[in-house]
Amino acid sequence: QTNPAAKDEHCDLYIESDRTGMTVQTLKRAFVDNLHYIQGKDAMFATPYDYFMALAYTVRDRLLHRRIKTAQTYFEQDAKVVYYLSAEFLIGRLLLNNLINVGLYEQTKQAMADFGLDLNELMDREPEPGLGNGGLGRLAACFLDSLATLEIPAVGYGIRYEFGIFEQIITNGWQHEVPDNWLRFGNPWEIARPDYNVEVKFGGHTEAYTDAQGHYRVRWIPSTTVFGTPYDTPIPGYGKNTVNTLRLWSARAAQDFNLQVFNAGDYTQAVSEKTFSENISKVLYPNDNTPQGKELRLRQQYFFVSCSLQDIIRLYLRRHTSFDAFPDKVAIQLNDTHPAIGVAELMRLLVDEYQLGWEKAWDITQRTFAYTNHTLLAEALERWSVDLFGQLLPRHLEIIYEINYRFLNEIRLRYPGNTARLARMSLIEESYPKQVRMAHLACVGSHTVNGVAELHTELIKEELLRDFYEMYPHKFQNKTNGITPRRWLLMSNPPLASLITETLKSDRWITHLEDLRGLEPYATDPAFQAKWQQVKQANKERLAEYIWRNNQIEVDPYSLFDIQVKRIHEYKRQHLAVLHIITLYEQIKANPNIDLQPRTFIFGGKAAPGYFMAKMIIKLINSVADMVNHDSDVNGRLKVVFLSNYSVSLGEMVYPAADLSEQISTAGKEASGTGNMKFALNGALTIGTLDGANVEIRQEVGAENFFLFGLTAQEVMSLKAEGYNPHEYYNSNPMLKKVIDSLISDYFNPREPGLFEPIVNSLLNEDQYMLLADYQSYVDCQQRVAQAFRDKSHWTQMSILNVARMGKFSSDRTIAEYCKDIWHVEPVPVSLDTCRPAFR
Ligand code: GPQ
Repeated sequence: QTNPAAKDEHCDLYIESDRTGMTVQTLKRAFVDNLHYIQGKDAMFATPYDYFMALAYTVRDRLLHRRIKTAQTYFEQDAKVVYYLSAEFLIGRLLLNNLINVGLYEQTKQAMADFGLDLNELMDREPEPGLGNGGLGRLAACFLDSLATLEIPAVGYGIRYEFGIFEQIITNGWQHEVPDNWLRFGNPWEIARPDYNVEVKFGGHTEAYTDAQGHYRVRWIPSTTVFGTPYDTPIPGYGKNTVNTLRLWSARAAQDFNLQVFNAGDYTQAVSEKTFSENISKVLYPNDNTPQGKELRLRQQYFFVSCSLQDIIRLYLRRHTSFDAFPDKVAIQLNDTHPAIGVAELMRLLVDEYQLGWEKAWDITQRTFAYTNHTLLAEALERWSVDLFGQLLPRHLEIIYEINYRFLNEIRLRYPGNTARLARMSLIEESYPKQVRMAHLACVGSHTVNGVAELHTELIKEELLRDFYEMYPHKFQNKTNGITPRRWLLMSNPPLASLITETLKSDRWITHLEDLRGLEPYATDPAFQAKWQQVKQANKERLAEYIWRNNQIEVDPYSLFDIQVKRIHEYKRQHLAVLHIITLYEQIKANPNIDLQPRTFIFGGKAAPGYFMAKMIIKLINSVADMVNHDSDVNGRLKVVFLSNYSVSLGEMVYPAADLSEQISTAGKEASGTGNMKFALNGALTIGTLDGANVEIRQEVGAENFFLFGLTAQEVMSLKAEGYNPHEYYNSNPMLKKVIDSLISDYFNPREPGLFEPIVNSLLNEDQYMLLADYQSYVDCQQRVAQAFRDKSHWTQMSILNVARMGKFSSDRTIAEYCKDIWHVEPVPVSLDTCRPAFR
């Protein structure tokens, strides 16, 4: 507003100077304006939701001003752009995030207060966009925040699901799923861009023909087409002018009605065809670490990938007349194999639509894509039946066969006569039915393949994709995950953030998380420890109130808050924590006067609706909770709480309140974990196995500040190879036997005999995830935790040192590494003072 150029009415800043001011005064004016002319309400009729919307629009205007400047800058500089393709973006609520990142928080709080409104209450009205399942989707969201904060040109591409992850309600201890109609009241952050609609084809067949130059070509005659409409959400960087875009595609029928059917008089048939194509973006598949081989899921994947690639090419061709520079201007990251069909789609677009030769197109494709693997669970690798694939995407199947033909020839040259290797590496699994292996497609079509923690990357190289590593060692890299310190400390734990800033006499840590090291000298300072404890205590009290309101369970805020929040999965072993709870309970029952550290065990997480065992684990937690919470022998020393509907917003309250973070997956099964980082950054100590990023967290914070237990990944593999027998552990460990027997005897479920038989059978007969092998080590370790918690000062010292040494786990560090080692992109700073013509 002070820019002299803004006085020139032909300069775009002229508009802005009157529109998007950052002072309390201008915010108030804009807020009332939006309340009147967008919501159509005044104070007489406005609801809290109207106030939320009016405020969101006020913030959005300020973001859009920066978004336009950002887009102008990228275009003018013909900057290389990162395109992050992900079927999931778990972005969380945006109001507070946007206020903080764009530097509007204090003024806005004041402006609202001047109107007698409480900003916190307005923030609570925002529905959470649950467009993801868990860690993979949340990682994508942390990456968007870091990309914008590092001033990297980037677009997130995904699906605008009309229904996000289901809402979880617990009745009688069981999970029930309720649809999440998050767009019901509208979404103030997004902007529809029907002018950038793209067409996506499905089904039909292909035809060969000879073009005017006499070249052999193929055309695809689809049986149906749909449109994708992009919806843009602005993504501001923290303390920067950069505002990037999250572009989510919504499916629209190509025609509202099929005219032929309509004219034949079948009106409802005509309408239902429209509904059918629009179903593509209707609902998020609620599976985590287990693909569901459903046709609609493949449609979703191809839909958003085709829309995105067409959009990327459109943008590229605004500045280029050939594809020669494509890999120098475009970096596409595949977030797991969900978008891996992109490899075949880019080939199709280049070869069929833009008439490039195969070799040229393949070179461009390989230099453009990179692939991130997020799981070591073999059963979680995506495979599509060749039949289904060929029916839905006949041209892509041909292209994949051609890629495979050339790839297998390459293998034959390198490893003559090795047919076993050919079969192992082929893009097609010769099973019944035959399957397309999406991880192999992603691997072959990318210049780089990365794992998400050091151990995970080693296991990819040595186990999961060993053959590929042997052939292309240069492709493999590690990029240890990170989390954004803006959402996971600054926003979610304001008292701790303030204490840190005050102590370091600087808030530079918000973008340079390694600065937290400056806390180390205070770790043993009694005055600082007291402040640290006060912050934790206040956060625990806030969570205790929430638990009282939502679960009607009274918990002691001075007890040890022992928390496990994450998707429910057998490999994550929530039921191992239950075995420990039952162990303590048995100890109390055997000796009610036992001196025992009071604990509150808190669980939260959703089970995939079709995952029977995961749902049983939820029921088990709640059954044990019912018994333990009401047993007079326990006398309140143990409480067990299952928080329903775990989400980003709930996480924001839970992490700051934890004393102990449970990261107890079977070693070698959790690719990285990111909840482990959120807990530690908020001062919880970790009890964990040497799995995923736990290994590196322990390395950073020091072994003496981490509670380690359990088999290593190597030990898990050798024990499996030797022939693991869970019965041996059951028979030789009296306490373990007692605990399992309490389940067999229906102690926790007297009115539903036999209920937990499936859990017991799975543990005693197979125990795929080796709970029994790790049981004693875990219980012993928990004993050390209880001991340590009694020494308040030493515990606090460990807590401070954990936070001080978490710098590595900022997603800013992760993204800086992707930029340097994979994408080869540089920051492009954005100025708000550059005047450009306001009108053409
Ligand atoms: N992850 Cl394959 C998911 O959240 N969903 C998935 O479908 C797959 C992986 C997680 C993984 O389990 C965690 O260990 C990682 O920390 C996270 O991805 C991000 O990399």
